[in-house]
Order: sequence, then structure tokens, then C-alpha cells
Amino acid sequence: MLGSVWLPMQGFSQLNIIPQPAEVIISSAPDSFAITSKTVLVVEQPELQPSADFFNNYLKEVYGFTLKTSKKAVANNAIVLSRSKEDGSVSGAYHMSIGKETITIKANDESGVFYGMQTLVQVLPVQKSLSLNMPQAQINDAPRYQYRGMHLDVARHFYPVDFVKKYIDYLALHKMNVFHWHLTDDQGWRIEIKKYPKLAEVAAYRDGTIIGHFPGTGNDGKRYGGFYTQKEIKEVVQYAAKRYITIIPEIEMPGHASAALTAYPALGCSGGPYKVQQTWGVFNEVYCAGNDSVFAFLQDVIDEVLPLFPSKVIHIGGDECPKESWKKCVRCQQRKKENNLKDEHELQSYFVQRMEKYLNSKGRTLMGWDEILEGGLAPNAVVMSWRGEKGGIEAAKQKHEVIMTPNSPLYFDHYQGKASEEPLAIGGYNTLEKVYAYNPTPKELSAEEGVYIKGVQANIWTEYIPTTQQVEYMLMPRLAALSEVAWTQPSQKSWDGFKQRMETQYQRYSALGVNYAKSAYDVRP
Ligand code: TNX
Repeated sequence: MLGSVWLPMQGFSQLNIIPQPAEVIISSAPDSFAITSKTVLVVEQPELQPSADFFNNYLKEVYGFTLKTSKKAVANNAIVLSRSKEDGSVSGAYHMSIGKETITIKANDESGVFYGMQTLVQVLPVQKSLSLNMPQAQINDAPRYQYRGMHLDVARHFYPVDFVKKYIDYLALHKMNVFHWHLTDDQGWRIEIKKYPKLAEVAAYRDGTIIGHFPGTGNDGKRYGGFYTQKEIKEVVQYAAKRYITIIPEIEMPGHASAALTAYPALGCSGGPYKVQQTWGVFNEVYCAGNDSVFAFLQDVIDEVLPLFPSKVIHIGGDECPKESWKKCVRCQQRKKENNLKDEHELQSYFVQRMEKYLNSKGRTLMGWDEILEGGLAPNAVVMSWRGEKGGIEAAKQKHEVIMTPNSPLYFDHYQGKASEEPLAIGGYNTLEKVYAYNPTPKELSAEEGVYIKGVQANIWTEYIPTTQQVEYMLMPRLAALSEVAWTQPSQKSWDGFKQRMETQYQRYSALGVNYAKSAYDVRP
């Protein structure tokens, strides 16, 4: 929390807002607006209450007071939140006016009002003082991309609900609007499915965890794991919704399936026995593509997942699926023959397309990692391009929606500072500057093709991230750079300007007790 020594009032030559808004005009008028404990939050429409609540929570945590809210207009010393339906601006756009007597935040939709509040949080002086002064100003703002995502792998390591909520709060502060929740993998299944109780009893736990980078370096031998109950998931989804964040769940198939197979060995080609993996990497045991009961199982799982997650898009993984077990499996080979599939890539495509049909029949859209391009893309699938941009470019050319999440520079499990001075990471080097410089819409695409790039996401895989503090460390401050990649128009971006604004952002992080990495400006591994 904030200490008792305060830096001098910030100059008003610049507002240190991250992500940088589209337009900021600071007035030279001498009178400033000051938020005090007497300022009233006017909430014109009840649906804007979550924005007011978020702001009050922030005030309480950082400055130790909250504001009264009112449904009716107040003559002065007010912050007025309102939805104005007149202009046809994009979702998330807002206008903020800081006058002498009032601050107004207007937007077409609720999320825009919420983002206006996030900007207001950043206009407040970081220093704690009796009144929170700010200059008169006009801010017009709108996001560049409609999909601004951040992912977290809770399978390799498991984190409690409270931390997941905190993570969501960090996303909200940076105007991100998608949380991609990687819920299943070889090392653990993390979501309760009532029809298949062994997923929680067996698949959610492993007997030990590898120490260090490679097998052979030892295993701690401790049973490890956990899962979220459906009740907890609902609570997190609601929590995120109040912050205008959609949660996209990921249920991995056909690969990265060891945990599920351990609980239900009949779902694999050989019938097992299998084990919840204790080491990292890619494993040959995958769901059997020739067995109809696998599809019945996965559809049952989806039937329980969909009511929990209102997201239109559901992620089914699709990455890193070895084909060895399918090649040896009589049923898989028969399936290939019956469907005239020429190889195992086409068999995977058959698998994904069958799941897509099911999801589409329930009104949802399938999303998968770029491997789903191999063997033919499912007709309505959204592609998440992680092995560089190649898959994304190809998918956009095929008129499929794309989310760019290239491992370089958007894998936040990679080092951000000198490896010798950082906690063990998976390797690779994605500095703050490298993240900041990224442009999600590749030059190779024509203007029409570029429209299919719906947004951008960074990922945190957690093989080497056992604690919540370390997750936070890997996230911050790179999330700030990502937010500007996702929100700010390229013409408004500047690395030097960003670095300058970050100085204030770091103080905000400290005020919130964020464990951010201070290695941000190291440039060599
Ligand atoms: C590849 S990215 C994976 C993950 C690993 C990650 C490590 C992707 C779709 N699959 O399973 O955790 O590399 O960086």
C-alpha cells in the first residue's frame, strides 16, 4: 500500500494513461477538478452500477475512501456516468470531459463507460492527498481491436479462485476484455463435470511434479492439483462480466489429454493405463478418433461447460496432437477409410469438425490453435495463431476470423529480463519493448483480409510458474504493453512516450501491491 511520503503533485502537461487514448486535450484553464469524499457519483442508468462499484473499490483500496452514488443529477462536484445512444461508435468507445464542476463519462455501451472509469482511475494523482486534483480535459477514446485477450494456464499449476479474480482485475485496469482460461491439459483437469466425477477425483491430481527443466532432474513426489467447482466457475464468470470481460474456456482435444484419459482410460486408443503427467511436453496418449464414445464424452462435457460460460466462442485446443496412437489403432484406421481421409491430419480435422458441428448446433463458435488448419479448417472456426503469424495469415486469407498470439513476442512465460537474473522460465526472450512493438495486423494481408484479424492475446503457460506471485511477475508490466498493442491506434503509439507514462504506472502498481518485474528495460538475455 501507499507509504506516507508523497511525491510532489504531478504536472498536468501530460496525463499518464495506459493504454494511450485516441485523443487527449488538456485545457490550460487554471481551475482543476478535485475528487474529495464529498464528490457524488451520478449513475444515470442502473446498468452502469458495476462501473461505479469498480471505481469505488479502487478508491477504497488506494485512497481509503468511497463516494456516494445518486440516480439523480447533482449541481456540482459530481462524476456523471451516462449512456448516450446517439452516436454509432464502436463498442468500448467513450468520451470523458473533466470540467471545473463535473466530470462526465459518456459512451454508447456499458463497457465504454467502464473504460472511461479506468481512464479516470489513471487521471487521479498516484500520491495520496486530501483532494485528488486533475486538470480540465477532454478525452475521446475507442479501442483498435474488439478482442483484447489474456490467457492463463491453470493446468500445469493450479491457482485459487481469489487469484483468478485478481488476475481479472488486472485485465480490467488495462481495458482488456477477454480472459482465456486454459482449464485442461496433460498435467491436470481443472473443471468439475458432474456426469464424470473422476475428472475431479482422479484427473485433477498428479502424484508429483518434475523439478527444473528436464526429466531426470528429480521429482518432488508430492500429490498436486485441484479443480474449480461449477459454483466457483459461475462466480468467476459473473465477476468477470461485471468488468466487461468475457471468459473463453479451453477444453483441450484431441491432444494434451493425459489427465482425462487417466480418469477414463476407455477414451484412449490403447485403453491405458494412463497417468496424469508429472513432466512437461507433448505426450502420445490422446483421445481416440475412432471411438464414438469419445465424442459422446466430449459432447457431455460441452453440455456442462456451455451453461457456465455465456461466451459465444469456445476453445477446443487442437494443438500439439501426436498421431502415433492413431496410426496404430484399428478403429482410427477404420474411421479414416470410412470417411476417405488421406492421413492423420485429415483425421484430426474430422475430429475438430465433428466437435464444431456440435458447438454450432448449440449456437456457439469453435476456436482452436493454428494446428486446426492442418488437414482442412472447420467451416466456421476461429484460429488462434501461436506458431508465429503464418497460421493466422493463412486463416485470414481463407476468410476465417483470427486472433494473433505469436509465441514471439506474446508468450509471457518467456524471459523478460536477463535470464541470469530472472526466475527459471521456459526460454525465449520477450521483453517489454518487444511486446510493445508488436502489430497484430500483418502487412502481408490486404485491407479486406486484414479485417479478419479480430484481435490479439498474450499467453501465460505455467510449467515453470508454481506460485501466484510468479504469475503476477510474468504478467506485469508486460500486460501494459499488450494493452497498448490491443487498444491504441499505431499512430498514437510511441515507445518513449510509453516508457515515460509507465513511470507513473509503476507507482500505481506499487499502490495496489502488484508484484511487477523491474527488469523491464533490460535488452539482452
Ligand atoms: C506450447 S502454445 C503449448 C503449450 C505449452 C507451451 C509452452 C500451445 C498451443 N501449446 O502446451 O505450455 O508451448 O510455451
